[in-house]
Amino acid sequence: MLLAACGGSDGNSDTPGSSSGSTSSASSVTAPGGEGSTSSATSHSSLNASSAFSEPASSSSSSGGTESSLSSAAASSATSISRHILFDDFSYSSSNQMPTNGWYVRSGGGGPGVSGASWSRDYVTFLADPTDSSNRLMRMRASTEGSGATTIQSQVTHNGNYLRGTYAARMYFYNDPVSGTDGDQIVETFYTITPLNFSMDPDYSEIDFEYLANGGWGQSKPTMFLTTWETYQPDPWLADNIHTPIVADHAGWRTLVIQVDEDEVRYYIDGALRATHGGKYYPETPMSINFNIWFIEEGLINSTSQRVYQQDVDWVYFADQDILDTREVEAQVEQLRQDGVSFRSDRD
Ligand SMILES: [Ca+2]
Repeated sequence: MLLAACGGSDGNSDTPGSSSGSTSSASSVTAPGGEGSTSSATSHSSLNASSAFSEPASSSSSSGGTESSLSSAAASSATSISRHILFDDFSYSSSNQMPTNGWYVRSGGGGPGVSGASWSRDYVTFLADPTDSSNRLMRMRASTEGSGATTIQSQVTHNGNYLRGTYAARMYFYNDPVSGTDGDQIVETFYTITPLNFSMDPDYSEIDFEYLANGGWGQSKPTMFLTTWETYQPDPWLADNIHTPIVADHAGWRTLVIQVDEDEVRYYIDGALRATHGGKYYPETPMSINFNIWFIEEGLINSTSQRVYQQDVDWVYFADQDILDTREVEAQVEQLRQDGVSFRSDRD
């Protein structure tokens, strides 16, 4: 596997993933409105879906659970930090500083998203957290005027050989564009991925949180897709994955956790288990950690006026081999902040 090409690979191929292709595939399995499908039927494209659906926990955007659990963790004695971690509080002032810490900020063209679109490093920026002046956030944007040439998306990748363990991020999802007319099918993501070494490579791996704020892939309402991949064929598109669509508004701050345990992958949103995927979908190969924001090509509204969408990321965390719950992850993040750590990687 070409680790060095990993971040780039997202650029020079049609990465599914957060991906170009979930499109046609995912639409073949849709959950009844408001419910996740429990069907295990496998279609021609080998897609199936399973989920135990329940409403996401109420937003922790204000003084909700996230903050209080952080506070209680901080009030107790020092939390021990997992031995091998990646932690980034995204305290940068410019994306130019990110490569020093192992991040690839994507430029150039390629999928997923609108054909002919480009990826801009200028669309990855940093700002003070409006609710905490001691904190900073990473902001990622995507804009379009309805054509490939006018579409700009953004992506960041950390190539660190990540496999078994706990992945987490605190993200702010937006349902509406920050400017322009609403309605485009926008994909806001946190995901892990390997390069596809050849079509239908069984050792391909990918795990996705993909929030479709304006629906898409067969959903008409805001939907979070939780997807674990066995593999895919780029052309003609053929996806082999298992995905759980959670049809619900996820706008606001969300703490996302993926546990890649011995033989299954578990997805948590704000501490609640939302999906468990295993079997052949379990990842075989070390992956990169990524965030991106992009438009579904068939999901653009009919307009040539500019629309701008964004997502914010507070921090990202990975613990190698350790299986942690959301509260434990938050406690470690709080401890790292108390220790003055804005970035740590002992994975390399
Ligand atoms: Ca931060």
